Amino acid sequence: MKPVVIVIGGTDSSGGAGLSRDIATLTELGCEARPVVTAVTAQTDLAVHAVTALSPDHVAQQLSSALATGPVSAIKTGMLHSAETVIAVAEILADFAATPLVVDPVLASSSGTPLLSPDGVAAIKTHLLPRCTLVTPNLPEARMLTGCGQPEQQATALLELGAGAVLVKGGHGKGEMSIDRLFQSNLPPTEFATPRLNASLRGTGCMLASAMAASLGLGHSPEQACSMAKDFVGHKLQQAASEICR
Ligand code: PXL
Repeated sequence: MKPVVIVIGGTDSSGGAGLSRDIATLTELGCEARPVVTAVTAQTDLAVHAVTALSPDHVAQQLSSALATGPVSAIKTGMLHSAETVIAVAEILADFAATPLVVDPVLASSSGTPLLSPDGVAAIKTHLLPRCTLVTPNLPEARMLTGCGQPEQQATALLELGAGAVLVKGGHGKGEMSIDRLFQSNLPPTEFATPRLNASLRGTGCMLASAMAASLGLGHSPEQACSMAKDFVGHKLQQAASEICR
């Protein structure tokens, strides 16, 4: 039987990010995805034109049904839209504490439109991070979640909130190398450095978090999961960069 990963997030009509990216990633990695839709977005690569959220109650029903369908090896969250939806999801996941949970704290679209309300950000900190196996903020998200400017301080703050591990992604940084740093309590940080490529590919955060959920679901360590997921996304970025050159 294929490993099953539940992906909780929004749809993106441009196909660049969100649930369709999650499902494509998991399918490519040999997993089965069970999608739970929090919101439907009308967007292009350049702008979000409309967002319609499903009710938190409906999201809860989808998640309960996904969990009732059969065993699940991991769960991943992306766009959660509101505090009410964050809380509805967290309440259900409390009964599945042994299942690895990857939280991709999606705060805004690639084009800059907020995809989570301000009280949703607070709810992620209070209700979801204490339960998660891994949280995968990029630098702006880590800053928004913690108020801190440096990855070390950001990670310390997120670990203190109860996250099992923190991957601070360096994609929004500067320099020739893009450095992602994995932090876990009482362990030295692990760095994953890859050359910064001249490729703009949307949905890389969704891909990375989904690939990590697939790997954690197989019982791999956070280091192994990061390494595999970084290779997976690196390969996709290289493909995108070579298409730009053509
Ligand atoms: O890449 C983050 C993301 C996640 N989910 C949805 C999105 C985006 C970015 O645009 O639209 C639905």
